[in-house]
Amino acid sequence: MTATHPPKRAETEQSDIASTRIDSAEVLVTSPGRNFVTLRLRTRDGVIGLGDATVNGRELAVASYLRDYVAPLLVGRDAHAVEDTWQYLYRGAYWRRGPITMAAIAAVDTALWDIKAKMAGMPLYQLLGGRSRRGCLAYGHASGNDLDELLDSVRAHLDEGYRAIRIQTGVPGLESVYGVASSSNAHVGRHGTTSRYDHEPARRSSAPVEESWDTRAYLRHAPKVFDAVRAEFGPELPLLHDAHHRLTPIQAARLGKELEPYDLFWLEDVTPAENTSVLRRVREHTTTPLAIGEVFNTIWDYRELFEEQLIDYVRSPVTHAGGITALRRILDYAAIYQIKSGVHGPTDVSPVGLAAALHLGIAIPNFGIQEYMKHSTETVEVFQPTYSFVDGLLDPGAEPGLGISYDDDVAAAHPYSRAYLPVNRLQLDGSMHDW
Ligand code: GCO
Ligand code: MG
Repeated sequence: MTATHPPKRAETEQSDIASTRIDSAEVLVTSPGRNFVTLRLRTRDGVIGLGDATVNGRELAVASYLRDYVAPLLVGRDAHAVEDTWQYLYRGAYWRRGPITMAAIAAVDTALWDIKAKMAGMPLYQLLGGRSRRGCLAYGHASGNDLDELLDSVRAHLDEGYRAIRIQTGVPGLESVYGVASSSNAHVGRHGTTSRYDHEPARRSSAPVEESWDTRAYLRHAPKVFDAVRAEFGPELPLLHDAHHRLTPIQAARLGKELEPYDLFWLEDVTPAENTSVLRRVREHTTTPLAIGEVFNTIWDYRELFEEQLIDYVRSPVTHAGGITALRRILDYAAIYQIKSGVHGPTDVSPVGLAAALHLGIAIPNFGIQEYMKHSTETVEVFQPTYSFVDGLLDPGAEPGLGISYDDDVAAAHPYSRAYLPVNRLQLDGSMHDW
């Protein structure tokens, strides 16, 4: 009997494959104000796909993972085999999950979707089911060291067209708080203050900046801040807040309860990401909507949160959750429980990652809101995004693929330079604390 040899890969349309094979896989590292890692795939026919693999503060680890282990596997593969390539990289590595692995897989997956959409001659969202809404509601970041600065910052955002605003403030007694723009970073606009807290350049120093923290002072202050913001801007404006993993379950429950009169759109990351079952305790005590997931990597991280309906919004970005394929799967799963998207969109998610989120967001049935912090001029010059922000809504644009093109010359003028996120210590005694 003649032995049969099954095909090595799930390639069915053999005749088309030659031209759609991946010819090169390049890992691009640039620092136009902050560091970005981008994967660029090119097919034999010269179609280019881009994917974001930026892990803030640990960028070169993903660059190495991609360059040393993944890129050699991609050359020669069929660029159309998006799902098979995802499974090949995920299952094939044996080692599962984790931010570096999943950012690397995300970059490959995003680049393959970009290629497929360019080959189809369509903006990517058309391949994801087409347009479901006029635009993606965005939220901006208002912040201030004190109340006056904060209220000015909210006004500046309203002037820019934002229809939903995240509120972060300094806490009396603490020198600086992550998420609040320091005065030196403030750009003076019509209303006096800044619109971003992690103003570029990213913090470059030989070691992370050390911030200090006092939970009791924060918990006393936060309700007063929302009281003042509602008094000034009325009940309509959607307001969001990020507790940045700093609370215990019972502290989080108290905060959620005390913020109920101010009708938040969401309260984000109240507790650390690892032990999601503690959100049961929070949920028992408050109806303030909860969002979590910017540091999650896979669908498995969400399982109990979805099935027990412990959250209302999914914070994973395309970049850190394994790409468009994986985030789509997470959001379909979330939809069963009426849980919506609230995709992470800080400036350390590159324009490639943001564009991917917008194509997904415009198409899915359970879009909630999209975080938006404008990238710096230098970043925009490197990535040349074609998405737009008009009247508070983001739109992915009509270019085939993701609508991003990478300018090598501009990128080369901004070489990588190590930068760290800050760390957080208790003001009381200097213990390391979650942040
Ligand atoms: C947010 C986030 C960011 C992250 C940062 C880490 O809600 O936008 O919490 O500020 O801390 O993106 O890289
Ligand atoms: Mg956050």
